Amino acid sequence: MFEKVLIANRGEIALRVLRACRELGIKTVAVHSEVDAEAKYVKLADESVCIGPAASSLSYLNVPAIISAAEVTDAEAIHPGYGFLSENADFAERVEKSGFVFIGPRPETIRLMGDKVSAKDAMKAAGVPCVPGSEGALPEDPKEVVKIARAIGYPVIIKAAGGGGGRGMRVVHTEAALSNAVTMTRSEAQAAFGNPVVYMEKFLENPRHIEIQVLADSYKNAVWLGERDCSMQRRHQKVIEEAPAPEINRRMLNRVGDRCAEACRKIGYRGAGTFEFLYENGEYFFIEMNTRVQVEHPVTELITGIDIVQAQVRIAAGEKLWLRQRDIEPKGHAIECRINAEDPFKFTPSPGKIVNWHPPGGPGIRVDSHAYSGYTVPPNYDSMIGKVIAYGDTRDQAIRRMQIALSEMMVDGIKTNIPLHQDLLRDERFIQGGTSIHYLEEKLAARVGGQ
Ligand code: MV4
Repeated sequence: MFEKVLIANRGEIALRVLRACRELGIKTVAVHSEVDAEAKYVKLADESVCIGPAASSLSYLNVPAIISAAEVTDAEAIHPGYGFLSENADFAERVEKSGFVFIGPRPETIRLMGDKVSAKDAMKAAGVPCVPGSEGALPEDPKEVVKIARAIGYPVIIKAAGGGGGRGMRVVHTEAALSNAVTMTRSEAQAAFGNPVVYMEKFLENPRHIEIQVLADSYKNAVWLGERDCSMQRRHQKVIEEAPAPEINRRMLNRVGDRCAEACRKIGYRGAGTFEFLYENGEYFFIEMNTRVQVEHPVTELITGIDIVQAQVRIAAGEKLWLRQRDIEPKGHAIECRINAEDPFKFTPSPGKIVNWHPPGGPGIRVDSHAYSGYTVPPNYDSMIGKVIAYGDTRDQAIRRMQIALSEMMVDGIKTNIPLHQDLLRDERFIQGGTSIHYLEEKLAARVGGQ
């Protein structure tokens, strides 16, 4: 096992990684920007290094500064968390070329999945069901593009190979709108990602977002840890996630899960990863793979009893996978509410000093947060300040526990989205389960008087 790991991230995930390392008996190095110098996880770490000013581009994305910090502290491995450099293949390569272990997949795998066309090709070849669409990239010839769209059937969606997570896509309803949409998406993709390659898919009108968590070691052993439903989102930001997904076809899901694990063996996947699917009319369609630990990993941890972050570290250290598929028996239900420092109605960021922080507790409640009374939420980063996760034997019990947790929770000094969560945890359609990716935005649009 490693003696010392550098955590190349901030906020709740830095604290989460620190705790995983502690339990494995590993010393930690926190790297931080100037505004994060007082953060709790920085003080809790065995060592800390300031790597630059507040702006992420000068600190959490500053590759030479992070590598230097690993060198001066004699760390052996680097955990990238999520966001920032976590899915940057060049970073992973620089880490390994500098003699450190990157806690994540091989750089080639990150590159393969970063290009959504090659990711889909690889997964299709590995037997994972994909959204019907173009065979790889769209050709230049507009006549050929028209033929492809006719074969798929309208509506179609044009997506950038360099995009993902909702960036660089355009829905097309008619042949008249097609060629302009392709041209526009191409030029936006070139500007945003330096890559003009686009592809086409059948546009699914009202799907759910269901994702499958996998763990794979360096020796072609792989398991899947059940699914998560992440359909409750606004502008591609997830708000509530849960596991297992309510009201789904489980027999089909088990087949898809096994295909995901098999795909990991085929491509030599290493570490934790997530296969993202759209689910509509009982069918699963792969769209993208995430090669990092995700914000919502705790719901999977609670239903499986597996510590995903510790697993990432153990796998990176070269351990053979200690789990077999038959050992994984999801039990109970878990729901996560992301707590953001933002206006619960207008969604504008609300950074500032937290005067009072009273997290909830009790049976089945987990709070992952770096916040505390007196902590100042800086304006420079994303607004998520923590997560409340509720576990219960049943979905009803998890909902009830979350309702109670939210009613206990007090955050004074800044605005948070807790009132939005309270509203959602009482929403009839949410309680029923199985809402689509459009539900929250439709619900918000139906609110009256700015409410
Ligand atoms: C789609 C789709 C419908 N049909 N692809 C958005 C994020 C990116 N990961 C893929 N996305 C979508 N791809 C086809 N063929 C609808 C979305 C989509 C979406 C997907 C997951 C979660 C939230 C979403 C919100 C809007 C659109």
